[in-house]
Order: sequence, then structure tokens, then C-alpha cells
Amino acid sequence: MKELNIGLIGYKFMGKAHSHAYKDVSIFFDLPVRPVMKVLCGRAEGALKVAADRYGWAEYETDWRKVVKRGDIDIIDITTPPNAHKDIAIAAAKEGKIIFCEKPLAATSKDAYQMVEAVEKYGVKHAICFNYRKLPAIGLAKKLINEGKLGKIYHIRAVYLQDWILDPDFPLVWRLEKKVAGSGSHGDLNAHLIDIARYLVGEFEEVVGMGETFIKERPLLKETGTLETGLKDKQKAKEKGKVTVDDATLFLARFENGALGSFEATRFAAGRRNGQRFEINGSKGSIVFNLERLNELEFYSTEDTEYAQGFRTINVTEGCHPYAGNFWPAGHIIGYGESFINMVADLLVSIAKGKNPSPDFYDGLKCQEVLDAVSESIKRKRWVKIKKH
Ligand code: SOE
Repeated sequence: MKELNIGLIGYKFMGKAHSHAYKDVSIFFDLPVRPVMKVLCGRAEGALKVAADRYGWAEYETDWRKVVKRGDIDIIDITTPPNAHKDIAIAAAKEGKIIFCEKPLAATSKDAYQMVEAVEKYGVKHAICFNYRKLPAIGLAKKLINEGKLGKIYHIRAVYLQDWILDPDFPLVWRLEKKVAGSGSHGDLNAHLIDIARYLVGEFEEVVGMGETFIKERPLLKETGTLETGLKDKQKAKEKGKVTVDDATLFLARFENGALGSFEATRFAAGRRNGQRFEINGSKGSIVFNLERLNELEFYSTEDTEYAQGFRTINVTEGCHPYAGNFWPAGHIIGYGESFINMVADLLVSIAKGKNPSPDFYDGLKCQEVLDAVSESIKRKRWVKIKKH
């Protein structure tokens, strides 16, 4: 069995999700290549060592440059904060590595474009982890739309609602710093909505947005926590620092195919822990998806007999459903983690077939172009056309 050696850069939330996928993908998929969890990379050696041991990595390393240069590593997987994506990806491309990168691709579309230039220059395969595309309900939405079951698409209205920083005393973590994250709820959450919209509706033409930072400064954080102890043990300093990103960003969009969209990302929707929801309306029907009920897809068809028309809830766990058959018998639902297993399975199968995986860095760049157009629109208080690189 051919093996592909993985070097994973980053061991926190997304590092854990990707580790879970590499470790368990072979339980559910009969793959042409097997992922080998070779080396886990991070900065804090204590927490990194615990993570490498618990997640099942053979080794750990605190210097990503050494990982990228290793001759025995085939895939470099980047799950660091966005400001580090570009340097790692360009260095990995130079070494001829396959690159798998978390979203958003970069902190800006300029950086994203340099990443695309690097993978083209060095001719390496590249993928971005828009994992929600790999949920069965999203796969079914794509199938229904592709088969014309919704007809001509008129609308998408999408929200991504979280509430983890509602407390003004929540400290100034990296996701709240522009120089690290690039943006706040916008690049973190609207990135997913933009990708889903590109996947299911089409390409964006122009946008107009608005944003807000509700809490302008927060307690500084001294990084003293470990993987085991988590945030609660990190010391909150008395001093406060300025929040330099958006807490919420909303925008309207017109698509190249004439459809209209409304999008909302916020981290201040009390009670919504990971509340991604969207509805798509077409000439022949509608679909509704709710991430907190991710095994279900609501579907309405104008072609149902008149007295039987209404939204039906499809339990997307049948073997005939996309991305569902490799897990459990019908009705034995799946969760958030399986979207990463499906993502990694697609990645490995594409590589084995000599094809570039999907979604890829071009998808990441197009998403970043929309993100940047919204940010420009907010600054200039006017509609902005998407600037394609
Ligand atoms: C934000 O908290 C976040 O972790 C995103 O960064 C992920 O992409 C999303 O899947 C879950 O929420």
C-alpha cells in the first residue's frame, strides 16, 4: 500500500480536527494511499508533545522550516493562524510538497495570490479545507441544484452565528488581532458562507457591506496555558489591548448569474454556538441547511402535487447520499468531525489519481477576493466589484 507522509503545522483546534481525520480515515475508506502521521509541528513544546502523543503523531518539531525541508514528508498541512499560511506554503511549494491549507487561504488576497503563484511555479498539488462542502447535506444540495431540481437560482441568504466572545472579559486572543487573523468574524465565518455560495450558486460580481466591533478592547493574554489546561489557565493580564478586527460583518451580493445574496457573520449572537444556516430559493424550489442539524436538508419542490407541497426534511444518511455511505447504516447520523474525514479522503484519492484536489488554492483566492471586496466596500461605504487576480 503506497503511503503518504504528513507534516502537520499547528496542533490546536484545526490541528486536532485534521489529526482526527488522518487517524480515522482508513477505518471508513478503502484508500489507494495510506496517510502516515509523521510529524506534528507547533511552537509551545510542552503542549505540542502532549498533542503529538495523544493524537498519534510519530514525532514532533517546533520549527516548521525543518518540517518543510524533510525529504520524507509528502504533504504539508497548514492549520496555523492565517498570517503564517503564505510563508509556510511558499516554502513547502519550493520543496515540492503537496500543500493542504486551512481557510481562509491567507490574511489578504495579495498573500493568497502569492500562494497561487508559488504552487503554479513549482507545479505542486494544493487544496484548501472548506470542510463543509464535504457534508452529506451540502453534497445533496449540490446534486439537487445540478440536476435542476431548484430551477434558476434567485436567492441565497446565509448566516454564520457564534457567541464565544460575548463576554467583554474574554481575552484578546489571536482571532481578535488583524495582524494575525487578517479579519474577525468576516474571514473566519463569512469565508465559509462565500465558499458555500460559490459552490452552490455561482461567482460573485459585486458586494456592499457593513461591519462593527462592539467591544473595542479586551484583557491581554499571557500564553501560559497548555493543551491540557486550555484557556482557563491562561493568565488574563490587568492591561487591555485594542480589538483590531470586526465582531460582526454583514453584506449583500449580486452574482454573475443574476442571483442575489445576503450574508451575516457575527460572534455576538447569544445562544448560537456554531449557527451556520442558509436558504437557497430557485424557480422550482428551495433548500434550507442548518449546521447545528447537519444531517438534515429541508427541500421544497414546486413539482410536488399541489395538495402535498411543503418543505420536507430529508435525513441525509442514506448510502445513496453523497459523502454519507462510508460511515454508518442509514439513520446513524454523523458529526462535524466527519466533514474533515471526507475532506481528507477526497484529498488522498485525488492525489492517488494524479489530480489536483478540490477545493483548491484557486477557490481560496476567489474567496479572499470577495472578502477583500466587502472590506473595501465597508471602508468606502459603496458597492464594490470583485477584483479578480
Ligand atoms: C471559528 O470559531 C471556527 O473554529 C472556524 O474557524 C472554523 O472554520 C469553523 O468550522 C468552526 O468555527
